[in-house]
Amino acid sequence: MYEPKPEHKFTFGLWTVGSVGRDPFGEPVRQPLSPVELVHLLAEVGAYGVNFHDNDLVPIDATPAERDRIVAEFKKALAETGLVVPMATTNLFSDPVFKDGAFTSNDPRVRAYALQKTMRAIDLGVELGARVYVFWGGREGVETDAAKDPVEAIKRTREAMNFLCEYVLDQGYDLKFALEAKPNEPRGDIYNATTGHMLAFIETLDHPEMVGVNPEVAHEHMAGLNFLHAVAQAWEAGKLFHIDLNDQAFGRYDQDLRFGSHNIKSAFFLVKFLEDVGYEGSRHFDAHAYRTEDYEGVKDFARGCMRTYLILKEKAEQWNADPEIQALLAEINADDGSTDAFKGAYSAEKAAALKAASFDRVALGRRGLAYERLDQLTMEILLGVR
Ligand code: GCO
Ligand code: MN
Ligand code: MN
Repeated sequence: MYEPKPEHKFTFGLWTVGSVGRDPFGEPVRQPLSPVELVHLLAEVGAYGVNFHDNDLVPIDATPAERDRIVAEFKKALAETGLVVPMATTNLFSDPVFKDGAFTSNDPRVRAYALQKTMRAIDLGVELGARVYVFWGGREGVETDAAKDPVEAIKRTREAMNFLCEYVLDQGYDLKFALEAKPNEPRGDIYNATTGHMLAFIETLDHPEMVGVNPEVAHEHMAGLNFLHAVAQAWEAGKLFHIDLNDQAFGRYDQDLRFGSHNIKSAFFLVKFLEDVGYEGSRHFDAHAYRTEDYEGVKDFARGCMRTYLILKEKAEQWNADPEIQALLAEINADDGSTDAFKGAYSAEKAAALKAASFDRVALGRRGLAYERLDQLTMEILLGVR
């Protein structure tokens, strides 16, 4: 029971289980593991895939010969373990050159370098099998709006995305882009702050069909938003190309907690949604083990993310099959057919008939909707007493 299998598509970034527990106040608490060691750790806990930033794998100052050696060793580890690389991304935030952003930097040389670095990182990701390429613009923002024109920032981001889409087409790569929003941290404010902003931005690109989103639980919660609603909007628009699962208390710093460890109810509705609609992409855990842990604790963390997902998946099946819940849903969604004549597309006749119709507003307003009972039944499933 609750054993992760390849069909569950559970993936982790090298930077997640590889996190050494550095934070703004403290030094690393774990010795770094090599990418090869991390692949073996992920295989041991039962993950399906591993994702990476270019520099998680190849150091930013590696020579071409070093790069080739590292990539060969990594490929060998993948072959030995059967792990795949469904997604790759670029580190456009750690190096001081990106302190004022990459694609939105005010310095055209930094913008050009960011494009060069991303093209090389795309080549690396594709070489290892990635089909989704994530863009998280951690430094694409400001501390003061005196520094940068926000309209210019949008235009620069668009120019970069259009350039990179053309690059991918030009190479004949089978690759889609997934844009990941975050409202702040590490910048005071980051542009395109939420998944909703990203969805609107994508429609302004030259190749919107190549570009979707990578929503992350913590990022929408940091903005005080309902994550499920962001995911649902992306899904409905055909734009849910990837997802970053973790957990986050509202109103806190970026916590990257183990999936489902904090907001169990929202995690439940999220898993239920992904399973009900048949989302087929990676379930990527973008989270960290507590800073208190050694590598045994890191494995506990990774196993916990997957196990909680699978437990919630089972709870969702239970919810869908529960006769009392289904009866309540049927009642909630009942349709007495009295409005059939007004449904569907507009016509002048329908509009006239609807304007002439009479409704018992008071009776409609008095009707109890039984959502309390429905929610309590949901809670009892989650609490394991039903
Ligand atoms: C964060 C982000 C990152 C990105 C990663 C992949 O808050 O730091 O979530 O972990 O997901 O850079 O693009
Ligand atoms: Mn994050
Ligand atoms: Mn993320």
